[in-house]
Amino acid sequence: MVKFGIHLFLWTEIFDEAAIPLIRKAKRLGYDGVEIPLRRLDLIDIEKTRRELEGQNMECIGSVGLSLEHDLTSDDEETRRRGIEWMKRCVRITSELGGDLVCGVIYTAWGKITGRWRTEDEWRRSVDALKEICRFARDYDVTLGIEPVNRFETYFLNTASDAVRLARDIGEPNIKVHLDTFHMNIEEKNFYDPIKRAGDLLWHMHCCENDRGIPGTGHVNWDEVFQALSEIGYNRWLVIESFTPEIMEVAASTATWRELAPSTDAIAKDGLEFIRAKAREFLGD
Ligand code: LER
Ligand code: MN
Repeated sequence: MVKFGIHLFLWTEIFDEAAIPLIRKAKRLGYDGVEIPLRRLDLIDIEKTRRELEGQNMECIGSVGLSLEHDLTSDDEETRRRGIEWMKRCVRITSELGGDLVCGVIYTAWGKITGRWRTEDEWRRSVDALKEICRFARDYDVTLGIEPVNRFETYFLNTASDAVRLARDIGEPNIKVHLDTFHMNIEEKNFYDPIKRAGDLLWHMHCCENDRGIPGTGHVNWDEVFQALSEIGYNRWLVIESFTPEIMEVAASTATWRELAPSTDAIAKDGLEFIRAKAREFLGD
């Protein structure tokens, strides 16, 4: 059975105490879990959050977009070390919250653009760092998901093929691939082939419309997405991820300057209805 999740970036930038009620809200809207932004780790109240997740019978996923000070591809060893330690904290916190997946832009700094293509050295640094993080994460039963994002958000990794290549180079059993239909719409030739190519490595899905508005209202080819998911036997998370101009730092990272739907709740509610219907049609869930 697939599970349905909502990325909390829809309503908040950081997951502090004030954000805990969003778990209840997502539950009320019909979700099985929330994707938690791992940004200000010092503000996450682990005990209270875990209690609320358990009380609401909700699960969580840890979401990372590495900053420049934690860039695993940096030529500065201290920066890479900081990044590795940060990722280890993300793994530990996610596990303490009852989650088993940390995913997103975990391989370089989110938003870093160099004006050139990645180098072999950068690739190797990312591989070495993630190897160490994966080995650490195994003790916590946590899996890491590599999310390729579009060329305006990273120069380093834009396609499913490259995410599979990075995962194979890391070569640890708990490194997997995470795809997002918003980015696929920009970088892939279609929606079917990349999902099939990721195959057994596909561990997480962000189901987003081409403009990050309500899923089902744009031109993402959802039948292709779900046909491929059905053929690979996908049975993990389907998470809706969208942003609004009010959540300012994330809006700046994703260039979200206009409202994409009548309300954030409409994205969560109508989007879930649409994704659920597709899952029922193609996956029998
Ligand atoms: C950002 O565009 C995105 O898709 C996030 O999942 C990155 O962490
Ligand atoms: Mn995403």
